[in-house]
Amino acid sequence: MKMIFRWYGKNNDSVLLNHINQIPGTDGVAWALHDKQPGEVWNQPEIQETVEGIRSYGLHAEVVESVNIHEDIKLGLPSRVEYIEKYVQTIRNLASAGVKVICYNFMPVFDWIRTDLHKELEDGSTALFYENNKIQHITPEALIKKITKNPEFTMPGWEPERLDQIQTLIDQYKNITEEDLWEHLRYFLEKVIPVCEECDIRMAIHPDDPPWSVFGLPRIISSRKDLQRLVGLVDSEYNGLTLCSGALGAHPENNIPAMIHEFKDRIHFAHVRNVRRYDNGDFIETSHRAADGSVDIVKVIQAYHEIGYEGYIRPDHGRHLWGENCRPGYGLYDRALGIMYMLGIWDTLEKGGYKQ
Ligand code: CS2
Ligand code: MN
Repeated sequence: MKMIFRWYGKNNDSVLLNHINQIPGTDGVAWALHDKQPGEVWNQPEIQETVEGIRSYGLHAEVVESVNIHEDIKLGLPSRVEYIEKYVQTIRNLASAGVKVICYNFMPVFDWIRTDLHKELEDGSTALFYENNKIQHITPEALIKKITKNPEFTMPGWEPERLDQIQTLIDQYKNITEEDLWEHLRYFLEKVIPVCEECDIRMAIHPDDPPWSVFGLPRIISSRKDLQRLVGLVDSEYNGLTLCSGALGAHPENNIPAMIHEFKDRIHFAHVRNVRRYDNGDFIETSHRAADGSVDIVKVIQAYHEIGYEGYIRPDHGRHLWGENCRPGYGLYDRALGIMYMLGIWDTLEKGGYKQ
């Protein structure tokens, strides 16, 4: 496996490249041009500038997370043709800078959602928390108000400049069924995967987080059955997955080690993190350690070892530790600890396991 770390760029991250290259066994970053809006072409000079900046620290820039998909593509509007052309141009530009994997998602309107970004755990650290009951009862309008009052409550898709469009976007999905969304995803992949084959760049879809519908919006990448359907949409290894143990792990029926075995040829990017699930549907993000959450991370890493995983892997969200001031979920310390945990398991397995 090739260990990497997510980095939000020099203007958007409290974590520095020089911090990342001090984490043992970590050779690259998952990066993006975070100032780009979905639908905008990423041009070669700006890509090159960022890639060179990353490389100057001895790190590689082979994974992009994410090139976000314009809402018109997900909605299947006629303008999708133009937006797909732009996406294809971005793929070509990234390929010429040596990028190998593009992570993306197909969640309508917004990405992951939580009710508390700094919920205190017993030890005083804080973490991202999802309270099922609150989400069931809050309207997007009320959430927008909450975010407007507390601008530090930042979640992807709910950025201040986008808040006034959210309700309209949600309304646009009123008549879009899950089947429609599947068709729109197929249409997109049929256009994009042949280009990926030509440029040798792998697409890796990120599952829905949480893996169920929120605010009545369709979500289609949530379960084993969904992953089976996804890989069948376009039968090419370039049509692959970002297997996120945290996003999928919020649902008790998702067996992550079994998925790793089943989809081993299509996993191009592994996200590893733990969540503690509660019976009422709530969940909180915990340390990576198996004993701290509901997902057995030892078994997850063991499954990757069993399939001889050679793809990219990164720790996913972490807790906020030791007074760290960082992007919610993306501090340095807990994710670095996660890497050491994963590498500890991996190295032990490499040496033939722990002999009693
Ligand atoms: C998230 C996502 O779980 C995660 O990795 O932080 O925002 C993820 O980057 C996107 O869904 C990928 O498109
Ligand atoms: Mn993830």
